[in-house]
Formats: sequence, C-alpha cells, structure tokens
Amino acid sequence: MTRQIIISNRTPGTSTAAGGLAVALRKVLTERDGFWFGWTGEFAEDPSDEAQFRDVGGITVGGIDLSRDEHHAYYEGFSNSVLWPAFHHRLDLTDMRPEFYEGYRAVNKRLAAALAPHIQPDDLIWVHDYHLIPLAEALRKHGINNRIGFFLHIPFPEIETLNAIPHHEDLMRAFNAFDVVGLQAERDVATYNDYALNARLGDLAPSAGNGRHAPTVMAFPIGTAPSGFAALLETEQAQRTRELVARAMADRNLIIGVDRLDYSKGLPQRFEAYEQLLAAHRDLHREVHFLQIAPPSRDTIPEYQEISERLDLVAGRVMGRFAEPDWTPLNYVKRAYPQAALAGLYNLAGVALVTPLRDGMNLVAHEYVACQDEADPGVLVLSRFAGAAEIFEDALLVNPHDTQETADALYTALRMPLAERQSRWRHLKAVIEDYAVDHWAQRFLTALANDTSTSS
Ligand code: ADQ
Repeated sequence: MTRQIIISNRTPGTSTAAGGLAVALRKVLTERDGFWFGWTGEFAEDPSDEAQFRDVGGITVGGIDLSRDEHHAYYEGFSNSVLWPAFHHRLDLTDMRPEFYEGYRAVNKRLAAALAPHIQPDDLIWVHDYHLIPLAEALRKHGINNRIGFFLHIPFPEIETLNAIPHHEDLMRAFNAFDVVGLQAERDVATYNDYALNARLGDLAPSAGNGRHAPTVMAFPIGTAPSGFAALLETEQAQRTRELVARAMADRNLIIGVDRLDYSKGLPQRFEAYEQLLAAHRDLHREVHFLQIAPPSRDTIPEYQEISERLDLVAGRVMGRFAEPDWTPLNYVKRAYPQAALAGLYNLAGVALVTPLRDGMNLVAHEYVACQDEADPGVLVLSRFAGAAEIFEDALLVNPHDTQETADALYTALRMPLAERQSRWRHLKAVIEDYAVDHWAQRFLTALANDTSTSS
C-alpha cells in the first residue's frame, strides 16, 4: 500500500487546533499509512542525525533536533528574514547574510539525510512551504526516486523581486527536483512560469540529473474546514464569547480583524482606513466598534517588534482622536484565542476586514464566511492582494495601500442592505465549500499520485 509522508518545518504537537491545515493533514495520515516528518521543535548542542519517531495522538511523527545556530540561520535567517519578506514584496525588510543561505541548505540536507533511510519505494512525499524548497533535491542525492510534491503556502514573488534574492537561481533550480509544485493562486503560477521561462529553468538540470522533467506547476487554493467551524459555533465557548462581547457592544456593529501580527497583514493601513472612515462619517460614531485581534509572532526578528510598536502608535492615535467617555472606537488585543472563541466573534461581527498587503491565501477570510448566519450574514472586505481574492468574487475587494478605498468599502459594507449581504454570502459560502481543506488535500495528492511528468 502506498504510504504518505508529510514534511513541514514544525511537526504537529499534541495540542492541535480544532480546524484547518494541521487537522486536514492529520486526517490524510489517519486514512493512509505513513508519517509526518520535520524539525522536532527541540534544540540540542550537538544534534543527532538519526531521526526519532513517536506517536502523537495516533499518528507517527518523526524528526531531528537542531542546534540553535542551525535554527537561527535556517529559520529566523533565510526562511524568515529573506524568503518571507521577499516573497511578500518587502525586500526592504530582508537581511541577506551569506551564512543564512548556507545554514538553510545545510538544514535541508540534514533533514533529507535523516529521512532518506525511512522512505520506501512507493511512498508519496508531500513537502510544505518555503523552509523546505531544497529538500527534494537533497533527497534525490540519496537516490530517492519517489514522487515528491511541494506546496507553497505563501505567494510566489514577482520576477524582479526574486532576482534580488541571493542564490535565486540555485534556489529555483531546486524546484526542478519536485514532481508537482502547488501554489495558492493562478497569479503565482503565472509568475512562476514567467520566471522559469526567463531563467530557462527547464533547461537547468536539477542536481540529481538523470532526465527528470520540469515539475507540473498548478494552483491549489487552500481553504478551511467549513463544517468544523459550523460545529464550533455550537460549543459553549463560542456562545459564551459571543454573548459576552455582544453585551459589551450593545447595539453597535462589530468590525473584526484577526491576524498574526505580521507586516504582511497591512495592519497599520487598516487602522488608518478605519480612522478615515470615522473622520468622514460622524453618523458612524458610537454606532461601530473595530476589534483587531493580533497575537505577536516571530518576535525574535526585529522587524516584527517594529511592526508591533508602529501599530501601538496608530491605535493610540485613533483612540485619542475619536474615543468618548462612553465609546471606544477601537479595541486591539494582542493575543491568540481558541478557535471556538474566534468562531463566536466571527459570527457576531457585521464586517470582517481582511486587508493584507500580500498573502498566499488568507484563511481568516474563509473562516469568517464559514461562521455567518444565513438570516443575517456579515460582509467580507478583502484585499485584492490576498490569494483569496481570486476565488472570492463576492467580497468587497480593495487595494489595502489605498486607505481611502478601504474606508469607502467599509462604509458600503456597514450600510449594505440585507438582501445584498445574503446574496453575496451565499456565493461565498459555496466557494468555501468547494475549496474546503479536505478537498484541497485530495486534489493535491491526486495530482501527485497521477503525475506522469517524471521519466526515470
Ligand atoms: P498565515 O500567514 O498564518 O498562514 P492565515 O491564512 O490568515 O495566515 O492563517 C492564520 C490562521 O491562524 C487562521 O486559521 C486563524 O484563525 C489563525 N489565527 C490568526 N490570528 C489568530 C488569533 N489571534 N488567535 C487564534 N488564531 C488566530 C500562511 C500564509 C497564508 C495561508 C496559510 C495557509 O501566509 O496566506 O492562507 O498559510 O496556507
């Protein structure tokens, strides 16, 4: 029987969130034999190259420890101080040190060396995200000829931006060792193909050589688990959260934003758009409340501390400008919430502001749609630069850099008649069901299993 191997930077722990990607991938592993592989999440001074395997909630999880230096160069360094900012159009925020790329390559090599002895000839291998672009190439050097797929969760960068990444040709050549490269959106596939054509990537034989064809490159837009979120709404935690916040809101219309605190999410611009809305529409004072939930992430990287400070300033300014003794226009909460609590908040909110400057997909947009009531659904205001914009035609699409446009869309959303809200939401609901995360995993694995581009 074909086994499934899933590889990602972090392997799942015992406490996995109730919905989304980790759950969908776990499900893949409970339906087939196989295991999940990656960094254990542990540091060691002199880490062993021997993979350790254990049972985590019924699935087999394997991995190796990393030294702090390895992790710094590979994770904080090349992955999150070069690839993440560059792939999100923020070359200004990159930190391009030579040792980062070396460390990134070295960790991929170590992961491949530890994994290779555990691979059987029929195993299907699915590699996730930008931390592991060179992994297939490293595995091929160990004689692994299995079908290997890759899914990039973040956007694929424009060519000029890609050309500014050190070692970009070496990095891009590594894609050739995969059989299938999955991207979030058609726009990503178009730029990938442009780059491949320009750099004549197809002609650059991957290091493993031996006549492999260029990978099949396709869009596989990811989604959420709509029925999982609908079920969460029934939980006590969702209902309690909803009630508590509804009481605090009185009859005000709640606008919600939920994001990891990351510079790609466009949070300062979002706050400024809200500020412009309040400045232009006095009729909305005391009538609306904006709740932004944004727990810090990757806070060992200086750019993440800076965005956090910048946001404090903008939030303070909006409060200072508009707050009244009996009305706070804005609430900014810097912590993570359980998914059930988020479900309750999504359900209560009349508008979701999902305005990243650039995003692979953005699952919050899917989650918000999943949690609306048909009788009185809210409105999604969505950035054109999220992968989600390609599939959510019935959202109000905005350019998040243009804060006036976002403010206008927000006003339209707040004043939208019920019939229009219902009709837009029905279309969006059909879309999230079509792109549900289980379908996404099935589509990807079918493409990987059926792929015929490999000649051996
Ligand atoms: P992220 O950049 O993390 O993911 P996103 O798709 O929005 O972005 O997913 C975030 C997840 O974290 C959602 O499930 C959301 O509910 C949760 N989350 C966010 N803020 C939270 C909070 N305060 N408390 C609790 N949970 C919170 C990357 C890419 C995306 C892509 C996904 C999946 O950057 O573009 O959609 O992977 O491929």
